[in-house]
Amino acid sequence: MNIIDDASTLAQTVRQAVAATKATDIHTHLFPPSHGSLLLWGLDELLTYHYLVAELFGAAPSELTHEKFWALDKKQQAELIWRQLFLDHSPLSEARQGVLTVLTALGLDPARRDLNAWRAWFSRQKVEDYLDRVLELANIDYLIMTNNPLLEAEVQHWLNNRPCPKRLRTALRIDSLLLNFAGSRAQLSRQGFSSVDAELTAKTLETLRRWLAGWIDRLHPLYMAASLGPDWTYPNAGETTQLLDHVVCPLAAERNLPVALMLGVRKAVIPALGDAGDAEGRSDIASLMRLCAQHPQTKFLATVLDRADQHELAVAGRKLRNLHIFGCWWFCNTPSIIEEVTRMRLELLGTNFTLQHSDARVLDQLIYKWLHTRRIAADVLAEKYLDAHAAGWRFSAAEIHRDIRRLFGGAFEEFLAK
Ligand code: FIX
Ligand code: ZN
Repeated sequence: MNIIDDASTLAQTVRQAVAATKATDIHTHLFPPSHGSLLLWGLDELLTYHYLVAELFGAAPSELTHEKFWALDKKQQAELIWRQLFLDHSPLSEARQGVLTVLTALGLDPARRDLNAWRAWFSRQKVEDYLDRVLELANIDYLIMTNNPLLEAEVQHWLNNRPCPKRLRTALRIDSLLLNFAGSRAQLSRQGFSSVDAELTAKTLETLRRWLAGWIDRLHPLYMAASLGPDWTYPNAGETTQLLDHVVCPLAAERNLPVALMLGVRKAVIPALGDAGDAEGRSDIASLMRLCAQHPQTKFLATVLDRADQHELAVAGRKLRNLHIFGCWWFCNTPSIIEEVTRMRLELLGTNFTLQHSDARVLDQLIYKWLHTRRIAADVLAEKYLDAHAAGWRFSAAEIHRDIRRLFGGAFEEFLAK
């Protein structure tokens, strides 16, 4: 075992390991190329990402109403965002810098400021090959999608057995069931489950377990997931508690599938903004801990949207062996918060957490979301390894690579296999 004796070699080895280690992207909104327009990619999709749509209305003159923006076609929307957020206001936000990182990584010089030249380049890419190229540039071994079994636009592709590359794995997204059971009954009926009463009777709960088990058998998901709002508490007298207790958690335990809970999203606070209209709030981590304790045979993954909840979540991750903490989600996926949260999690959890997920909605974003994360993680990790070195510990390169892989997906895979 070649032990590293000096601090500068140690820091260099850490940085090389962070750059070289394949990451598993455990939460994205990407789709197989065979699912057609569901898979977003290319310049105009990058520029009309909902993070940038939100920023647009903070920069554009008030004459630009939401209605006027949505009346534009995708190309016109992209050009407006380019003008407002890159030319008239400098690209200093994370989402804007992400576009620049992607262009540079693809060999398209952002300083040229030439949308049409870049569009021409993208038009020459074949999506199946481009997918592989993006995964290589982002240094990802595989990614996990978000697959909603109650969304007709998605369901049709799975029912028609459209091909899916092995590097795209599934996750069953069940927000609609947990939060809008009544509104889910029509789609359940269309899938042949018409005997679902409006009430969550024992018969209905059994039917819902059968329906969900059918989707597990069809999609072979790595986990089931739901995003819940700041108002979520557990337990309570509502349907979400009943569905967690009598459908989701028992089935998850039976199939050894984790339940991923993404806490703190305040949905559609500005409906006119579409996907950009969500905000965030504090979550009740005590409810998460009660759920984990109530279902000790079920494994839970969790991430939170509010920066202020991150410490309490990390402490919860120290207490519960069936809880695994992951990612710097959405409004926490910014360099300053990734740095703060990763440092805190290393200090509280060691390597027992998953450092990041991209949440990419546009394929090309994988490049910047992972490049930016690796840049920040390398600094924080080098600091922590140097602290241990200064305290007298000595590392081998193999141990460092082992640790980094754990943080980039290895700990997640160990948790799945538990
Ligand atoms: O609930 C989620 O999976 C969120 O990540 C999305 O709804 C959100 O729009 C997003 O893509 C954030 O990055
Ligand atoms: Zn997401």
